[in-house]
Amino acid sequence: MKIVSAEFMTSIASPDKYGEVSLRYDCPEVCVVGRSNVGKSTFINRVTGRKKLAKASVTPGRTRLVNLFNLNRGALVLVDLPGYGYAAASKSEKSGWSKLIEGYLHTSKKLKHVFALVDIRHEPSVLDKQMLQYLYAYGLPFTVVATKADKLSKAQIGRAVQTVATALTLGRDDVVVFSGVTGEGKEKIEALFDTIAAPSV
Ligand SMILES: Nc1nc2c(ncn2[C@@H]2O[C@H](COP(=O)(O)OP(=O)(O)OP(=O)(O)O)[C@@H](O)[C@H]2O)c(=O)[nH]1
Ligand SMILES: [Mg+2]
Repeated sequence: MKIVSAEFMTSIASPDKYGEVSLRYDCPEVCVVGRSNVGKSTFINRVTGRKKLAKASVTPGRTRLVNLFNLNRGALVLVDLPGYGYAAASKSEKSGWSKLIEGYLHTSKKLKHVFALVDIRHEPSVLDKQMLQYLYAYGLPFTVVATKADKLSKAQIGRAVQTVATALTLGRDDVVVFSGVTGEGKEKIEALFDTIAAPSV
């Protein structure tokens, strides 16, 4: 499913607000998780073809709220989450954000798929592994997206995908190579949207 329209819906600052907001729509929801600065907002902008839809920034910790976007006029709701592991954040900020992220993942009844972003240049961190454990534990289907692929050569990408897959005990084919700069991997995400927005009966 190509995204032909994408609109900002609302921002949520605490998990208990989510229930009320989610009553406003009936469609499935997908979300984007990952370390702070990994490229979640950029991923959303690229996939929707709207350069400034989600606020991307060189400063880590830019997204501090749960932001909801309406895709293709009610076909899908896409959720941008704050990143985890932002080193410069205070302890109370960190615990507030993780409560917000986990609270959302755990409360959402419409969440059908999680895009778990990792930086293709680095071995997944302990926090990345914990996030995947969490998704397994809650039975949330997910896809690992290795982003910033434009920063590596073809040969380096091959090795990097193997490193990511091994660290996360996945197969190479389970990792989608993505770039917010070139748009590589966008079609694979669109194909996943098809299966999520219109599940076969
Ligand atoms: N070269 C390159 N840069 C990227 C890519 N994706 C993101 N970036 C850059 O990485 C930085 C962080 O991107 P964001 O999209 O704001 O990251 P985020 O995960 O939303 O960050 P938080 O909201 O702070 O958690 C920005 O400077 C982006 O331009 C990519 O695919 N390629
Ligand atoms: Mg962001």
